[in-house]
Amino acid sequence: MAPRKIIIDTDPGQDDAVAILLALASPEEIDVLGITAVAGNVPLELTAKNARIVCELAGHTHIPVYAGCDRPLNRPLVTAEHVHGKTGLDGPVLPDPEMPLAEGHAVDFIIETLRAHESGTVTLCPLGPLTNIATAFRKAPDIVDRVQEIVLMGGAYFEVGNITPAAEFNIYVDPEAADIVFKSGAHIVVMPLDVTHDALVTPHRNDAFRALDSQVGHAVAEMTDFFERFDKEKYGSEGAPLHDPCVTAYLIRPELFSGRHINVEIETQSELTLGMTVADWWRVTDRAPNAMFIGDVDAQGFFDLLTERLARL
Ligand SMILES: [Ca+2]
Repeated sequence: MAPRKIIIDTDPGQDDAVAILLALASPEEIDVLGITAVAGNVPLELTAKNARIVCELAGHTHIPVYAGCDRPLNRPLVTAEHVHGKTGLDGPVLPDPEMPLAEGHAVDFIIETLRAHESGTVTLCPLGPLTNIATAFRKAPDIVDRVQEIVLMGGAYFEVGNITPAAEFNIYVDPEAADIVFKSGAHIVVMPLDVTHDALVTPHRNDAFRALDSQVGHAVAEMTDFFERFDKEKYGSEGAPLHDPCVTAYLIRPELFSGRHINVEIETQSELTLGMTVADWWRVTDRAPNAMFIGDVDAQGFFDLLTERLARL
């Protein structure tokens, strides 16, 4: 089978970095057409820089990296330096990128790419707030039907929230954008906190990254060491969840994941529950299903895949 063509829309972020590395290490299954940066974990200037740092770390300097929207559709930007550090990629010491940003706006790249490829052959992989994707859908509604699938990290149902008691960070930062995407009619697969909180980097798993004894292995171990401090304190868990790599792992080994095709709506009004993903997991409404909401992952299978693929870089 030909590799799946994807655009990674991202706000690196250490876990974004690992998701990108996994994709770049898996050319049999994944063809990365480009990377689009969005403001999220840290401001756009840093996410656009970090995306290039990650491409250079992987030795894939030919991947075009575009800068996108620098703020949510209707709101001021909320960032997460408290988790990811001041740079967004705190942990390893990595050189500033030499590769330039690609010319043009990320939103136009998304639109032009979907129009240029045969309909139904390009998958969007959002790993941050959905601002770029929603802006592209608003600007060019014709592209929605051309999307093969949107596989995104965001939201939560059983795990509820990580930035507020009710909301997951990516959806909370730009709930209006998320609302546009979830109502778009595109095929959506969601990796919520319910599944990513099972993808924990235990000390044993992080040792496996370090034992690769490569630049990538050490960098990933050091990134994980960094944000693990925050998560261990917050959740009392034995390691940090690797949220975003669930998206790229799904493209390679979908059988590691299971979920339900259900209705998911985004709360955009309430001050108390803004950005909540109201997921009809128990199918108690007759609202039409609009997303495959993942609930389970074979965590060891996921980490085995990740370690095996990172070893290639
Ligand atoms: Ca992210």
